[in-house]
Amino acid sequence: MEDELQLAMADLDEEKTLSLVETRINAGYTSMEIVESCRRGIEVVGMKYSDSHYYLSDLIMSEEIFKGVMLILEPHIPVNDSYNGFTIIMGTIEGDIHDLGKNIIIYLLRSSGFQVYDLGVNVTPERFVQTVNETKASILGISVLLSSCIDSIKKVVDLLIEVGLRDKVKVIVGGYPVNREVKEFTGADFYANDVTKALKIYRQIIKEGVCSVSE
Ligand code: B12
Repeated sequence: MEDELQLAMADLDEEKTLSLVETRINAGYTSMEIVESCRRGIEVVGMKYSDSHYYLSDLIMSEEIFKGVMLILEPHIPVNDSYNGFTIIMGTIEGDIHDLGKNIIIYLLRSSGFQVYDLGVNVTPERFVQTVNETKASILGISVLLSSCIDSIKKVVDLLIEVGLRDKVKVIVGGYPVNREVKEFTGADFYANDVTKALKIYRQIIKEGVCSVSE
């Protein structure tokens, strides 16, 4: 089915995108549905950039539009102050500065009662592991958009094994290039490349407890 919001985002039509987001909120669409349409649209922006139909300035424009979408959506994402007992570390891997997807997930996790430590972008494997050690977090979420940075995620997992922390934490990798092969190559427990899949994993973890979840 043709999705007008996805198309507006792909065309980098800021005015139309933002107005469609407002319309959809009023029509009762969930934040997740709206984010997903925008994510699919921005994916097309990426493809057009790969094909040289769009330039770096267009990628920057897509970032601006997406941030505008989030500004409209944020007040509609419920705040939840009751801690559900799970602490999560989130960050974008070393070499990579993409953070729109990571930030959305953090928003939704906080609104589901998770305590989230956001390490930001360009996070070294050492820093991820040091933070797992210091916070005793049970879940580590690593975002990656550049395929050249996937190797560094494997380094995080290898380092967790080296210092004896691997069985204390579930590792979830997320981002556009992530798939089953990436999960297996890096040694992560789960992967998610859209918001629905990401939240399903976290909800399953809450329901079943960290140690008994399967992908
Ligand atoms: C916007 C954008 C930018 C912005 C980033 C702004 C920002 N603050 O993040 C800017 C302009 C800065 C940028 C820069 C670059 N970019 Co860029 N960028 C994109 C673009 C168009 C969209 C990314 C995005 O935000 N998507 C929207 C979010 C919502 O989706 P998402 O990140 O996938 O996140 C969702 C899920 O994956 C998941 N998720 C994400 N993280 C996590 C983590 C966990 C734990 C979980 C559970 C889930 C999860 O949940 C999210 C919600 O649905 C992509 C195209 C694409 N297909 O992704 C290219 C893309 C990622 N960029 C690319 C490139 C090449 C670059 C540059 C190298 C360009 C250059 N010449 O300088 C630089 C790299 C800079 C660097 N060192 O990181 C390539 C990467 C190619 C590759 N194979 O590696 C892409 C794929 C474009 C393309 N097709 O060529 N980029």
